[in-house]
This record gives sequence, C-alpha cells and structure tokens, in this order.
Amino acid sequence: MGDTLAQKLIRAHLVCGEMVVGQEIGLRIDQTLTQDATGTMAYLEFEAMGVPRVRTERSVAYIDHNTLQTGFENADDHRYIQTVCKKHGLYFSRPGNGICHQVHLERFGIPGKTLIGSDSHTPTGGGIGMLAFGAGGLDVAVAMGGGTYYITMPRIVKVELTGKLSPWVAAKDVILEVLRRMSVKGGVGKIVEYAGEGVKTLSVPERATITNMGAELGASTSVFPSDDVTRQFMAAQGREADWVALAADEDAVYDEVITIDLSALEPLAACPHSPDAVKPVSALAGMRVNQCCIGSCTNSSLQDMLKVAAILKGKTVHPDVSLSIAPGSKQVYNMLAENGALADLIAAGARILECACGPCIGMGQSPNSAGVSLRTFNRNFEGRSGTADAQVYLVSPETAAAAALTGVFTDPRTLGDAPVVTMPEKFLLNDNMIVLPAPVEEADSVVIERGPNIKPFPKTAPLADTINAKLMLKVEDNITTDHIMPAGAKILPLRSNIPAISEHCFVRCDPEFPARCKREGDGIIVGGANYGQGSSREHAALAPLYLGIKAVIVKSFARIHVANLINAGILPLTFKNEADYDKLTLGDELCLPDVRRRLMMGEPVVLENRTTGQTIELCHTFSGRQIDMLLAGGLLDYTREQQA
Ligand code: MIC
Ligand code: SF4
Repeated sequence: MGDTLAQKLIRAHLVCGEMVVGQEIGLRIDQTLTQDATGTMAYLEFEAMGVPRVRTERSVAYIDHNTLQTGFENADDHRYIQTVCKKHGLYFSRPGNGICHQVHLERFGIPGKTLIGSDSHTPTGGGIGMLAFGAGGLDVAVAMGGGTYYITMPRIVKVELTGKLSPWVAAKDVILEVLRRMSVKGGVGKIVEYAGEGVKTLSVPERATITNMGAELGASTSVFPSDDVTRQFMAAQGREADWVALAADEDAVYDEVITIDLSALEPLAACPHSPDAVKPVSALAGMRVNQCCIGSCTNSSLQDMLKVAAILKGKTVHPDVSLSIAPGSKQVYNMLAENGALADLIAAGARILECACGPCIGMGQSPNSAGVSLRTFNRNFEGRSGTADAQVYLVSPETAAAAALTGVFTDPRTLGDAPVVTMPEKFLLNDNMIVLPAPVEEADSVVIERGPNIKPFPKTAPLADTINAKLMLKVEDNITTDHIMPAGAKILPLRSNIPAISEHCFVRCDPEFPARCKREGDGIIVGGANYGQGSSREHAALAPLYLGIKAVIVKSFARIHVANLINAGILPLTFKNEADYDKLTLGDELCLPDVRRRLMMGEPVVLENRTTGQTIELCHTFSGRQIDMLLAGGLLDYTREQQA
C-alpha cells in the first residue's frame, strides 16, 4: 500500500509519534513565517525562550497587516520586528513588499519542505507542494528555536479533479465548490490533497487560491503535487534549483475521496456571513452592489490582476460602486506597472491600494451601512469588514470585476469572451525590500527597539488543583476568532498590548464581557460547535487568559484555536453529551473539582454546576505532552521547565 503525498511529506519530517489517525505526531519544521499582527507577540515569546539565532532553514517576518499607521503603535511594532530579525537571524520583508503568503510563494517556498506560519492561511504554500500549517505565535516561536511542531495525525481526503475550467470560471469557484460540499467544519482533522488529471490544467497561483482557502474548511492543511507546472513557476521565479517532483504513490489509499469535474463548475459566491453559504452567481444576478474589493492572500496574483485589468480595460467603474484593488506583492505591482495593466485599472476608476491585507482585515475600505460588498477574499464573517451590517460575498476576481462595471451581481459568462492570461516566462526579480539578518558575529551589538505600546506576555500560573469559576459567557455554534478578538483598524494596533486589547475581547457578542471578568474574577466560557474557527491569532486565547478565563467548555473546537488555548494554559474541554450545553446559564457558579489530579491520573474530568446542583461529564483528547503543558501553565512555562 503506497503513501499519499501528505503522508510522504509527514514521513519525511516525522520526529516522534506514529502516523496513526488521531494520534499526536511531531514534525521537524524547515521554514517559518510571521506577519506583523501576530509577529510582535511571537517574537516576544521567542525572546523569552533565550535562543540567540533561529534554527530553521529559513525564517521570514512579513509586515503586511498593520500597515495603516494612524498612530505610533504599528510603526513601532514594525521597527521592533525589524530589529529582532537583524539580531536573531531572520529575513525581514518590509512594509510595501506584499502579503506574506503571496511573497512567500514567490520568493521562499520550496516544494517538499515544511512551513509553519503565525497566520491561518499559511497552507497557501501547499500550492507548490509544501506541507504548510497555520499555527499560534508560540508554536512558531518554538519552531524558530528548533523545536518540534505537534499536530494530530489527520485523515487524508483526496479531491480528484477531472476536466478543465470553462471560460470565466476560476480557481475561487473550485474552492467554493469544495466549501459548499464539505462546510466550514468539514475539514477539521483532515488534510485535503488534490490529485487527478485536472491538476495539470491549474497554474500555481490558481492552486494557491485553493490551498489558501482550505483554511476555511477547518482543514489542517491542503496540498497539490509538485509537477511540471510547479517547475515552470519556480523557474520563472529564478528558483528552478529548488524544485523537486512530488506526487502520491499510484496505490495510495485515502480516508475519503471527493471528485470534482472542473468542466461542470460555474461562477459561485459565498453569501453572508459564512464561506460555506455558497450559491451560483447566476442565482444572485441583478442584486445591487455597493463595493467590490479585489486582492488579499487568496486572489492577488499577477494572473488575477491581469484578468481584472483585461475586463476593465477601456471601461468605467459603475457610478454606484467603489472598486478597490490591492495587488498581492511588490513583484505583482511592479509588473502591472511595467506592462501597462496598472494604467488600465487606474483609467477605469479603480482605487489602487498598497500591496497589503488592507480591507480583508478591516484596515480601511469598510462598506457603507448595510452595503453589499463583493470581495475576492477568503472570509466574510459578520462585522469583519468593519461595518456591522455589511453584506459581504466572496467571489472570484472575474465576478468582482463584472459587478464593478455593471453595478449589480453579474454572471461574468454574460460578458462575452473571457480574458486569456498566460503565466510569464520570467517574473520581475527584485528582492530589494527584503532585509537580510546581521552576520552572526555582529548580532550581539544589534539593539532591539521597543515602543511603549509593547507590553509583556500575560501572567500564567500552574493549573490549580480545583477550579472554581463563574460562567462568564455563553455563546452559540461557529464562534470565530473575529468574535473572540476582533481585528480592524482601531483594535489591531493593540496586538502587542494584551491588557489594552483585552478590553475588546468578545465585545461583538457581549459588550459587558471584559468588565464582568474584571469584576467577578475567575471565569469559564461555554460555547457550541466549531468554537474558534478562523484565524490563528493567539490573542483569542491570551486576552481571555488575561481576563481570568480558566477553561472553555464547548461542543467542538477548531484546530488552531484549541492549540492556542492549551499553549496559553487555558483548559479546552468538550461536553460528553452535547445536550448538557442547555444545562448551563450565564452567571452559574461552576467547579472543576480535583481537575489537576484527574488530568494527571487520566481520570475523567467533570463539571459541577453549584447553582443547579447538576454534574456534567466532560471530555478531552489531550496528549501526555499537552497535559504536562497545561499543568505547567502553558507552553512558555513548559518550555522553561524542560530547559531547566
Ligand atoms: C485573518 O485573516 O484573520 C488574519 C488576520 O490574517 C489572521 C491572523 C491575525 O489575526 O493576525 C489569520 O488568518 O490567522
Ligand atoms: Fe491578510 Fe486577509 Fe490573508 Fe489574513 S486572510 S493574511 S488578513 S489577506
């Protein structure tokens, strides 16, 4: 019995554990990436570990999220990260160089290597055959120090692609179809591996759109084979020497198989407020549109931009639509400028933004009240755009450009001939916005510069013998990290200041939550299924930690968030019987009796509701390592204990 591609990549990096579905395995990490919104905290954690120089093959810090500088905070964080990179041996991608996932694919990613990044869309690297995971900042800090990265051995799902995309149908429509079929929790505990004849019809940027949005399935990661298309992309980036061919064995056995006929797909849209609420664009045709935004790490490649430029060329954006465009990288931007496509975009009336995350994370371009916004992005969670009642639809660049011209949802297939865009033989290579680290012998003299907004990691404590706490918040299914720790232009500058950012924790669900935590002391959060879906931001664990949350008890968790809770020393537990969720009410006095000893002895953990007198059985799937981490008070304390 042969291996799937994902199994081959795991086997080649396996440090410990057995490749048995559901068991914890440890992986050697070749590359790491961070972005600025999670990076400051990750580097504070890295510094706390006391490792002088990163021990990976390549670690890169990108500045792409917090680029709107309305105060000193973001610029201070950029400077802090730049000095850390210089001292500790990391490459630094300056603001203006582009979105981490796009730039990493272009300039650093290598087929067959492992990559973890403090951003949930790190699986973009799967587009060139990398085994790439989104992770919390602490996990990335540990990997930078040469430590192992732990995951639960996933089930491997094969998505067999047949046929070829029709004109006007895009890679975005492929992943929206996968989301329609699997849902936002359908990928939990799985790696999605693409295979079949249809693969070779997709370019690397198209594959990267698909692996990027595997994050929205809740999947551990997604991966494409590395083939001749990959080789040509690497060669065009001047990096053919880094290319290797990679594919599953002929007789590989998968846990699940899905078949998608590319030829049968049509333009699709994810409707408000979930990436899996997918409908055909034709069914939405005619609906008025207020805004179109093209860009983000999902759809900002040169290929995407050239298609949009061809659609807009010689035309004018509809008077009732605001169209913003953010190319994904300086390479893309520069090539658009050189070949004249940028002029076509400007002439049509597009609002051209810097190459950064921008509107995708609510950094500007919030839609008008109740505005309908068509975005080529990957998340349309309620309120994420910065406008609470905006109606955000996720669509392909083709569909967004069509609506920008007509002012209404338009099936792009009604616009005549589709633009044909070919991949360049050579990309424009100019890495002048990547700053190299100081040589080892000079590293000691590099001074790390910290702004006044940078505050230390919150206090942790070893797990108590018994936890007595109040039910501080009760929430429903599919709570995203954007609910727990909102982003946007006003809150993101506080990412390096946990006391300040915690004032915004959960305010979209309950504005009283932070004040209540401060007033009442220790707390427990109760939630539904798929709790913590979305981003990798560890702030969604660190802010609750700062506010005294000791445990989170839910029906089920999203992968990265549960790891972040354990890293922060907060107990993530699930109901043995989901109906017990209904037995708990805000304000109940709760107790986890004898929880420390029970975890140590492998005995079941129970929850006593002192207000109603009921006892509720709980579950967990902690590994021995995770229990040790929780007992110690989180990953930082555990690592210090190990070092001692
Ligand atoms: C996102 O798309 O939500 C983010 C912003 O990129 C996050 C990271 C963060 O919150 O800083 C992610 O996807 O992990
Ligand atoms: Fe940036 Fe949006 Fe991609 Fe997150 S999803 S990395 S905010 S572009």
